Parts: sequence; structure tokens; C-alpha cells
Amino acid sequence: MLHKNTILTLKFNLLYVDYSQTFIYRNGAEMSKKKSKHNHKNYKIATLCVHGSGGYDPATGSVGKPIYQTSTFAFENAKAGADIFLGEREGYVYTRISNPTQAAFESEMAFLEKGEAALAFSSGMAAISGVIFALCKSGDNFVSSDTLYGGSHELFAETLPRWQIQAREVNAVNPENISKAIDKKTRLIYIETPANPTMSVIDIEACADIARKNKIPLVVDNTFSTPYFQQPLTLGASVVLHSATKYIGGHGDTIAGVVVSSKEFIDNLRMGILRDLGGVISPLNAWLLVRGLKTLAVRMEKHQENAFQVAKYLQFHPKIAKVMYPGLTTHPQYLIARKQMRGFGGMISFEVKGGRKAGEKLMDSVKLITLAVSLGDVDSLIEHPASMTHSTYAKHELEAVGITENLVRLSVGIEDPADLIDDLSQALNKIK
Ligand code: LCS
Repeated sequence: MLHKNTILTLKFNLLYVDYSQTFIYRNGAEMSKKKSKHNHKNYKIATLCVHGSGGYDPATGSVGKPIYQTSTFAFENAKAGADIFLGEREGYVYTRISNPTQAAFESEMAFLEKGEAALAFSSGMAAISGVIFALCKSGDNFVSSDTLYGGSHELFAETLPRWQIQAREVNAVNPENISKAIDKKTRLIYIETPANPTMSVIDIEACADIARKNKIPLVVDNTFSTPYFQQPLTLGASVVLHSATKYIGGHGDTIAGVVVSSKEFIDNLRMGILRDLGGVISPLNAWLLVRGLKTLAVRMEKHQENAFQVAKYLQFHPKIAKVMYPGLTTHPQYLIARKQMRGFGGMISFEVKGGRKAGEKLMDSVKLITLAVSLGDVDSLIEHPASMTHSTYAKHELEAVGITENLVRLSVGIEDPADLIDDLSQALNKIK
């Protein structure tokens, strides 16, 4: 929908100007007060995943969300079209700006993340770059955690500097490092927690405090946890984003991204970034995500249950040097994870004794688990971060963030955990 107050000719510099005023700096209590108007307020999150924000298709009463597979929308008459363009009347115009199937996904995501509004993108990277471009102009900087998905690191370290936007990557496990890196040109704090692939956990509330004191937004990549296990907006973050390709879709059949924040931020992101840069999600992909959300709760519970069993099995295996899973009491940030996450998710990373060769042997020997990048699918996936997803990091950077040559990442699927453990066991036996 084009909203009444949206200035359609909004330009990038205008979008940038007053942003600090538009964020949600509320604590959890205030957020839930705002949401208490909602009919579904007493339902648990598993129920909310299935029933969402409620409502049926307004045009037909269809219970399943329809796929509005159209690029454009007819205007009632010329005046109505002109009024919609002026922002004086609500209505759909063109699917690069908005579409009812996209809107259905966005409203479910806003609801589950406890934000005011959401905006879907064609990929997680489109969502991340869109947020950074919305907040920074040439000459600005932002402070980011240093352990990130390799594509995010590449964007921050290699691509954004071409527009004179500097990312200052720091070890955000100690939030003091964030404070130290902030200066007058810092426009946002960006964190990924738990981090891909080391599973390090960052204290969201501590980062939100720093953001609030500096009057800049905290942006959290919540891909690994999903709103089912972690809701950063209720912990003081201003923007939460996802690679919806992963657990939100859940079936490994869609590339997508989504951003959740205040209505004002999202309206401006839509009209200033999505409309102009064009990284729009297709109606079919939006529909796959709406469908994915219906089973988010059961999938996340099963991913977690399986991950726990696999992590415990690996932890005591003689050929494994170290297991990183936030649910293990041996995880260095276990207490922070306990504080801010309702559950620990389905991602594990571990170091294999015998270096890179031993890790390769393991990955080449699994039969049930698929050797592939991506994560969050119902099928289990295994990969080698240093040479695959995180090969965008320089060698010294990999060492600094703990992505060792013998680190293997496992996205634990929803298969029977005994089959997964058998598969890992036979593969580990092949390591000499
Ligand atoms: N954020 C996180 C935490 C990710 O893991 C990824 C992709 C992205 C953002 C980017 O999302 P996309 O554009 O791919 O939808 N992570 C991948 C990974 O670990 N393997 O392949 C992709």
C-alpha cells in the first residue's frame, strides 16, 4: 500500500536525514503494551506462527493466502491513479513497490518480530545492503560485529568502501569494543547473533544501550534464531533483518530477505530503497515464506532437539576437538544465550582433530547429510566455512575470528536424530 503521508518523490538524501527520530527505542514492556490491542495477545508463539496476525483474503475470504501473480494493478479511473501516486489514496500500483502477497508475508513477520512493519526483499543480502544504504551516505561509517556471514563481510569490507561507506568490524562479544569504535560519523551498529559460523553470541541489550546512548539504531541479523527463539526488537534493537532463505522459508526452495522495524522506517525503506534499487521479492516467493511460517514453531523445536543430540554426541567424540553450540554449558556465552534466547536453534560448528584434511574426509564421507552451503533447511547440510561461505575473509581475519581450517559447520535438519548421528559416526570412522 502507498501510505497517505508517504512522499512519493522522496529522494535518498531525504530518506537519510531524520532517521534517528524514526526508530523504536522502546523497552520490551512498552512494545507488548502496544501489541496488547491485538486480538491474539494471549496466544503462545507456536499458535501465532500458525494463525499469524489473523484475517483472510479481504477480496474472497480465501483462508490460504492467494498468490497475486501480477506485475501491475488497474486503477479505477485516472483521478484514482493520480491520487494513489500523490499518496492521497491507498492502493496497489506495481509489484516492485507492493503486492498483496508480499504484504501478507510482511505483516506476519512484523507480527512475529513484534515490530510495527516489515519489508520483504529478493534476498538477505538485498535486505542488508538496503538497510545500510538507507542509513549511510558517502563519508559515514558504521560499527559491526566481526563474525558475520561471509557475504555480509564482503559487502562491508570490499563493496561499501567503493561508496566511501566504512564498516568498522570489531569483536562485539565484548560490547565495549563497539563503544570505542563509534565516532561522529557512525550511523548504526550492526550485529549478527548467534554468528555465522562460529556461533558466538552477542549481548543484544548491551549493544542496544550503546546504540541508545549514541542515538543511532542497532540492527540485528536474526537469521539463525528466527523470532521463534529470539526477538531483538523487544531487547532494544531498532531494526531486525533476516535471510528468509533459511529458517523462515525452511525448505531450501527460496531466496529472500526481510527487514522489520518502525512503520516510518519501513515506509521510507520501501519508497527510498526498494522502489529505486529494485530488489523486490516475487509474489510466489513471498507466498512460499507465508507458508513456511505456518510450520516455523514445529520446525525450530525439532531443529533444536536434533541439534542438542548431535552436539552432545560430537562433544564426547574422540576425533572432535571442540563443539560450538549455544545450548551447551561449555559455550563461552552460554549465560548470555540463556538470557536473550528462548531456545538455541539448529546450527552447530565443530573442529575436527587432524586439521583440514580430516574435516574434508568427514564432509566427503557423509551419506545422509548433504555437502552444501545455505542453512535452516529441513534437510541437514554440512560445509567448510574457511573455503566456502567465509572464503571472503582474508587468512589473518579468519584466524582472528576463530574460523579455523578444521572448522566444519552443520545445519541440523529435522530428520530422525539417530540417523544423523549414525551418518556422522560412520563418516568420523573414515578419518584415520
Ligand atoms: N545473513 C546470514 C546470517 C546468512 O547466513 C546469510 C546467507 C545472509 C544473511 C544472506 O542471505 P541470502 O542473500 O543468501 O538470502 N548465508 C549463507 C550461508 O551461510 N551459506 O550460504 C548462504
